[in-house]
Amino acid sequence: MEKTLVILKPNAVQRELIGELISKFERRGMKITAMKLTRISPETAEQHYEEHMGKEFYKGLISFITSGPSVIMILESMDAVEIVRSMVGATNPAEAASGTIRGDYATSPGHNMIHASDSIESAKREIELFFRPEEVYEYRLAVRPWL
Ligand code: IDP
Ligand code: MG
Repeated sequence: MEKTLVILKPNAVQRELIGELISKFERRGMKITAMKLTRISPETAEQHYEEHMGKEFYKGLISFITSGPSVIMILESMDAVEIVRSMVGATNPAEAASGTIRGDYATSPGHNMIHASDSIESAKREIELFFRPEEVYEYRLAVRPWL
């Protein structure tokens, strides 16, 4: 089964929306195999966003993502990467469709609420960056045959 990494960014925690957002993934039928509340360190943030180093929004991005606790989780389902990206919506909330998380909860690209891995390769890299193997749980959901 495919896995993807999601970060509910510090503004999702501050706006008290993490429960609502986690519910959307549960309702969709995604299994949470790891989850934690943590303040991302500058070193980890720089590794996570290394592809954006040098861009004009990079400094602000690192300072925002490290500004307070985030919720980080691994979600698992068939086609998890594609499904979660479609639930998250476009990077710029102004272009995100209503019904997507960014389209429903955000207005600015810098505070777009949520991160989701953009490919299976990114998901693997990001999962290894944020979780040790013993923090990831393999278990069966009783509803699995109905999804
Ligand atoms: P993604 O999160 O949709 O994959 P990326 O292009 O990978 O988008 O950018 C990473 C993050 O950097 C975005 O989620 C957003 O918070 C921030 N970002 C991207 N482009 C801009 C911008 O033009 N202005 C401000 N922040 C941006
Ligand atoms: Mg990205």
